[in-house]
Amino acid sequence: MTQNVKLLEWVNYWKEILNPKSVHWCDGSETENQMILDNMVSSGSAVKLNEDIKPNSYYFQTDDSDVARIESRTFICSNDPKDAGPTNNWESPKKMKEEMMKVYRGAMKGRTMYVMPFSMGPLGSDKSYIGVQLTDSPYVVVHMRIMTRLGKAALDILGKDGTFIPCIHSVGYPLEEGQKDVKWPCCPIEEKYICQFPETKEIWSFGSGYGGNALLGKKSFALRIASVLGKEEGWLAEHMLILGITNPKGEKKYVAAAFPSACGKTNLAMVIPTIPGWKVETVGDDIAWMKFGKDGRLWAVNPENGFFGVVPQTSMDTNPNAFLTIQKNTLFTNVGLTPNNDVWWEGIGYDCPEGTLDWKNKVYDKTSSQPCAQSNSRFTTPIAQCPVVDPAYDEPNGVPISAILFGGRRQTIIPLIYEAKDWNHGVMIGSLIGSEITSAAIGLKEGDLRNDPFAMKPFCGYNMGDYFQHWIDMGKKTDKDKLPKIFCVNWFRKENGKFLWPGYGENSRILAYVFDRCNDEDIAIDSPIGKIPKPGGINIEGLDITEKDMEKVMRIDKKEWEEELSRAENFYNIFTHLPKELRQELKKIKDSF
Ligand code: GTP
Ligand code: SPV
Ligand code: MN
Repeated sequence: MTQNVKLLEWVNYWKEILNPKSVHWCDGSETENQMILDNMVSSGSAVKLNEDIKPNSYYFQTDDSDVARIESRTFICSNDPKDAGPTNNWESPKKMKEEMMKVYRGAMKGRTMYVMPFSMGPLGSDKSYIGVQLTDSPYVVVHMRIMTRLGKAALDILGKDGTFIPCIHSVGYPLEEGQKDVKWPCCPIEEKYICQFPETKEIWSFGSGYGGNALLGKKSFALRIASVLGKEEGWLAEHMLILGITNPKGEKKYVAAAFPSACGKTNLAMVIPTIPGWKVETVGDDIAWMKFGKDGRLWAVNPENGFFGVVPQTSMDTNPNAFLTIQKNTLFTNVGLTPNNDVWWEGIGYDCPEGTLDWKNKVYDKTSSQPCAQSNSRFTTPIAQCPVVDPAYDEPNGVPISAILFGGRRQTIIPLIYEAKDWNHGVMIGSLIGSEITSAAIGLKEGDLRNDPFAMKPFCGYNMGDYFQHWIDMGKKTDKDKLPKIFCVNWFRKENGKFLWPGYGENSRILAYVFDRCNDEDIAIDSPIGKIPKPGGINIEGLDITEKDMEKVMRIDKKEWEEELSRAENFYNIFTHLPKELRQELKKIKDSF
């Protein structure tokens, strides 16, 4: 166990309130993991998959109300509502704590309370932070074990008087004496809470067992709380993948990319280049923590230790490296279950076997308009298993970032790629990312365009206007030529309902262009919105796409951009304080058309 008095006192305090039948300190060992999984299988809340097909892998089905993040029940609880800003739900910390104390009291009755010490970031890195999560969900324990560095090593780092981010989680389903448990205990949507307290750096979550609502190291800690730490300490916590890319000459660079939820980070992070001689390796697929190094460059670590990835459409065609990663030691949630205890989903690359159960545990009717796998069904798998994991993925210093990409899911207007003229222009581009809503969150209208600045709309732990200022300020901390170059990309432009760009592996062509631009190759020309590739600047050799199609996917239409810029203006108008640089940058673009 631990000698850390603060931790012991905190655990005891919450034990009194939550009233579990027992307390289990997680050591993170394989024995412990197996014991928890075995218990879940015997209680019927997990299915062990066919050992010959998916060794050491398990299958879970959630409740209907618990299939994704719930933004309407996610709160930033700062003393002053201004500190949550216009893009977050605010609640007073005092009021929220009073309200939640009522639901926490006795919430773990009849259950085990697990104490999970974990490190976000490589063990012992000066970029890493320790958290401790309490939970009554064994599902959460086995997931946190993959997604974070969980257990004894984290406790050792904490030592006698180290500090930690306290994370409290309960599914909110106490069991009375003799009461039988359900397969997926949780609360109805309006009784769920995902609360961040930025001033005291605490996380309180209640009523949900799924994904970002319950694996508190991920969005709550590594983004919402970490973004506040980053603001205070001068670094960046971002919703970004990190990849390494090597050109045919053997030169390597690292790229970070922010796309909103379910907009292609996992896919790009482990892309297999279709152009000969190039190689991509994966550092992370969802979150990047970035600090300036002594050399004045921006260095990034992936705080996570696994992938919690979107399942549908993952196949040997679209994302072979993800597909290979999830063949063993993987947890699957809300996909289909075949009669021989394998998993199936839409876009896996072969027909649904007869007798497959859908995510609601009903025999799947192939003629149904409903999918077999829930659209936000996920896999949870160790990063170390990825065939192209970067040798530096666990490197305490992280990797130096040469370029940052921003992107969203946009059917119209936004071209395949353009480049910011400088840092502040890049910050403006990030701040104006819009994206069509996906199924990664409950209760939003899928397909509607919304502002998702820096892909951080659901994840910024403070006022988004202050966050923009923080990005502007970061650009002043080093020499201009040491800052990453910034690009905007869009894989999702459509014509007559069809994607104009093939995407997936072919996105490597865009990465190669970015790489060459980082070496200042003369392959770009100016446009009103930024630098765009010269004709022939992007290698389209061997691709079934004509120069004419390229023109379409790169088109910058004045009328459409008037619309886009007025959308931008409207968005900026919701802020009471916005860095003046952003309006200046926006005006420059307006004037250049
Ligand atoms: P989160 O884990 O929610 O943060 O999502 P993510 O950004 O990692 O998205 P992911 O890579 O899982 O992709 C989400 C969906 O977009 C999947 O269904 C992919 O098949 C699809 N997708 C990814 N890349 C492309 C692309 O280049 N083109 C097209 N058309 N679809 C893509
Ligand atoms: C996202 O929604 O951006 C995710 C999935 O990465 S979750 O962990 O549920 O937030
Ligand atoms: Mn994400």
